[in-house]
Amino acid sequence: MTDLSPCPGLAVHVEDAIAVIRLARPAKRNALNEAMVAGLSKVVSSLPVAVRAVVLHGEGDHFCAGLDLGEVDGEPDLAAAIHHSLGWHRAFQDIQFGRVPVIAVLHGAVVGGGFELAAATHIRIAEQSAFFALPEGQRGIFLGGGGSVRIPRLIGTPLVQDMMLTGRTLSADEAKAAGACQYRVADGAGLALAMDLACKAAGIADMTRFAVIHALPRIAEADPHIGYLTEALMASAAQTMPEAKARVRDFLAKRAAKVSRPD
Ligand code: 1HE
Repeated sequence: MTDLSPCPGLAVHVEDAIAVIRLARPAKRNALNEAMVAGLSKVVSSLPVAVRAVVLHGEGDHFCAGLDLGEVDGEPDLAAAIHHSLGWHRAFQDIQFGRVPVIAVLHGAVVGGGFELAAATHIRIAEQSAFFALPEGQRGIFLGGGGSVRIPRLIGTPLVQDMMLTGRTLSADEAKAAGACQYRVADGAGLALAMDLACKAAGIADMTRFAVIHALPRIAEADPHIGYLTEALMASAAQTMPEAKARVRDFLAKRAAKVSRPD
């Protein structure tokens, strides 16, 4: 196991094809300071080539309490505040549009910038204890980590407005029903599921993984005419790769697994 921890508050270990990133600041409920945000960017941007999936989780009772509020408690400086937000944008873009998929395990508080971080990942697993909130409304601030772009695309603008205006908190079940996460599991079961899903995602062909991370979300938001064209180009690029040929041949020769029914 290789230790790639970039800064205090982030523990990163790589084992074979999976990198596990742990938010490791439990005394402050994994609140994200600038060093941790920059560290997240650095880690996902410089993963060893053998890494093909990332699991992200939080130490202690909570996934992440969002922005370290101690960092906004200084003299007002508009330019610095804009650049602070842009720094979060860059880091979370690096996660969403990196080389490999990121699977988040969510428990306890998934709030503010913690929800924004989770929204930048590709697969979200909520344990029963997870609760989702956007306390920016109560703190007199606003989403600053790309959440106003990503979170409405997951759960819809009206629910985001409700959460921000009233302080409404979503349970794990409500978050799942709203689309904030794809999986809802019992407390303590998230990490094992994440590792299992990461192993599966790590086995995806390189070009398919690229298409799913980079092309799919852009196609989904594009004008349909551009989307169809981009899809055709992406599909032909993937399909003509030697790896695709080999995988299709394996299926036809009955060497590959069939599609399985849901459990
Ligand atoms: C913090 C933070 C933080 C905890 N920044 N220090 N986020 C929030 O508004 C969420 C604020 N936090 C909470 O509501 C609660 O802490 C929790 C529900 C997350 C957890 O409650 P609990 O009872 O387990 O912990 P606690 O006793 O409230 O906090 C333990 C310590 O962590 C305490 O410090 P201590 O020195 O007194 O021990 C807290 O002050 C500290 N702590 N959360 C700094 N967030 C890019 S824009 C993003 C904008 C946002 O994210 S706004 C939302 C900010």
